[in-house]
Amino acid sequence: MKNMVVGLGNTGTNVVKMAALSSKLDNITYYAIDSVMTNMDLDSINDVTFIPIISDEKSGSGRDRERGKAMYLFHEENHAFDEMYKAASECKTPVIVITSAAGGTGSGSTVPFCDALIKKGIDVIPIIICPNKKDPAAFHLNTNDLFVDLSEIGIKTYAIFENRKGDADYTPINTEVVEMIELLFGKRYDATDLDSIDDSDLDKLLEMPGRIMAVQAEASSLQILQKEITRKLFVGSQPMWKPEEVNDNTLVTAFGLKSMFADVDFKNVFGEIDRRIDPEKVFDNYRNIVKDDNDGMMSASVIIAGLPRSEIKEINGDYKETAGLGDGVKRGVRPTFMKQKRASVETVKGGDGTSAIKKFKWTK
Ligand SMILES: Nc1nc2c(ncn2[C@@H]2O[C@H](COP(=O)(O)OP(=O)(O)OP(=O)(O)O)[C@@H](O)[C@H]2O)c(=O)[nH]1
Ligand SMILES: [Mg+2]
Repeated sequence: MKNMVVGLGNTGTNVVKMAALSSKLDNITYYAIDSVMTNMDLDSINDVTFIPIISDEKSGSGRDRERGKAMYLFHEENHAFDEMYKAASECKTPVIVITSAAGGTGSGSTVPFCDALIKKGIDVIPIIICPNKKDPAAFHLNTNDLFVDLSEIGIKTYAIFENRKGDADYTPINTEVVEMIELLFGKRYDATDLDSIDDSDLDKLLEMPGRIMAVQAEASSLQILQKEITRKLFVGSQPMWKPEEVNDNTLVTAFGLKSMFADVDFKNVFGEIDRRIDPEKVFDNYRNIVKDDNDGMMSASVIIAGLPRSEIKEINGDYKETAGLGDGVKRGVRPTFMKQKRASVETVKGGDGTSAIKKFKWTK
């Protein structure tokens, strides 16, 4: 059975295209949905099914979530996603969906996409790429609204990345998202006669409500590997958690190490990370230990599930607990000068009065 990854909007499409190039992720069903055509890519057209949701004479959404959602729903009604939904019902779950929180197309489509899957009983985990705290307000309004919407439709497990301020090179962060997908699908765990992490262990991890973090690092020395995996977990592109936010939440963790002396190195590589996680809070800890010379390279990975949501900009009221993605977030109020448009569907009759073409309209 194949796993499935769906990218929505520009960011989601870029990550899916990159994932399709990973040799660890070559037996995966990929879909990419966006409101521009230019994002389709000849190099990945054999591996990725691109579905454009351009609905009228304009491409894109202008960072407008309502428009993104309306375009998605219009195409859904016209059966553009029937095949994708069928593939989702036949794949190995969870389905992973990737979107930016700051745009309109991805953040608008993600909600009806996840809703459709949830209603079909298919597990779905969104990986949400958030704007930087210093990005403009419009980016953050979309983010907050996306969190509220996803929480309302019942999303419990999710992952969050945060773009860096002013960065236009998204390669490093997109690479980390691809690495997360490899980890969550178990594609980085080799068979071992020591401790191992199998599909059912991963299932337990991915069923934990809350935020999930996953990082991996490679190095040729133990010291560098220890520093790199610790750095990626605590100061990398996935937001850090504060111990006080974890409160009484239960965590589930998974640590993987592949190196020549993996059994004896294990304690050292993850020592720093271990020290910062209260063992009382950990319900279970899976380990994958592979003794392999690995051409002199050592690789380490960490997955932590059940974490509190990361901080968001403009929190109204006291935020103390981690229960839901939308907890403590109010819907963003948009300035009145941004007149809201709405989608309507018009039916155009053909000359003989029989054929009816449904037309998407975006009007004030
Ligand atoms: N990490 C990452 N961030 C991206 C990428 N492309 C764009 N972004 C950031 O995400 C923000 C908006 O997300 P997009 O994915 O471009 O938006 P969209 O979903 O296509 O929605 P539109 O507003 O309709 O274009 C941008 O302002 C960028 O800061 C990417 O490939 N990777
Ligand atoms: Mg776009």
